[in-house]
Amino acid sequence: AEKKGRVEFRDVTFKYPGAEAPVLSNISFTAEPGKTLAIIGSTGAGKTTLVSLLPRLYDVASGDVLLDGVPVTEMDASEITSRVSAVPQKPYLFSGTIEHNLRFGKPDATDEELWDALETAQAKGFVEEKSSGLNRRIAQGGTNVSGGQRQRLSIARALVTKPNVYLFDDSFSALDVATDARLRKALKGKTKDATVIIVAQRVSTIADADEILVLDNGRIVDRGTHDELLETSPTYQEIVES
Ligand code: TTP
Ligand code: MG
Repeated sequence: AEKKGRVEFRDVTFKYPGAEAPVLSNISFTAEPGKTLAIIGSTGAGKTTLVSLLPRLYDVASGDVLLDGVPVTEMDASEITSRVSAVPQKPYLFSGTIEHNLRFGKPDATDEELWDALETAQAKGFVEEKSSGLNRRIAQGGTNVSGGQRQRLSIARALVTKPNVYLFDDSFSALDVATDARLRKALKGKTKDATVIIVAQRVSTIADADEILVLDNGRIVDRGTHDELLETSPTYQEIVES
């Protein structure tokens, strides 16, 4: 069977409610199952806004956002949630055990699936280090765990649902370079059939992506592989050198 999770943005322009100017203009791209699409660009470029349109945190005013050819505006919220897992830039953990937090998107997940997700997300050691294990309490907002641990638990939570599409919004920035590399390698093995969209700050995080979109001021100014962009994109070169 054909792999699911093809994401297409067709000439998308988006303004926040009440705002004058669009924060995204004429965005078009396709992200395919089995491939990794990366989005890079300076702060305020519109990366978080862009990835928020697929799970319909907002609906677009013009253009289309499609999942396997169907506009997301024609899909049920529950269908989108089961098929798209987003790891937000500021991941949210709620008050409850680690297990509750991980099972959020898939209540019937087995313990083995939880541990498997934790291992991929490089969070297994952190959960094992206390005897309470999966029953360890997380405070409201995850204030009793570090930013990097919050990110990794949030990545594990996304993995548990086994979606068609993963959105990682700056999910690797709180990790040191070695953990970042280990995590992405493990992730690759687990997300082979899915569409992976990664928003990143560091070029090292996305250098092996199949395609990279360079976003500047709400527009895609350049696109290509890391090697192509090094040759052709002054904006990308600036990010590499920063
Ligand atoms: P973002 O989409 O948040 O920009 P970004 O994700 O590229 O930035 P960062 O690297 O810092 O994470 O913002 C784009 C523009 O949209 C910016 O001018 C702020 C504005 N904006 C809103 O008006 N409301 C919102 O809820 C958000 C998220 C952004
Ligand atoms: Mg952002």
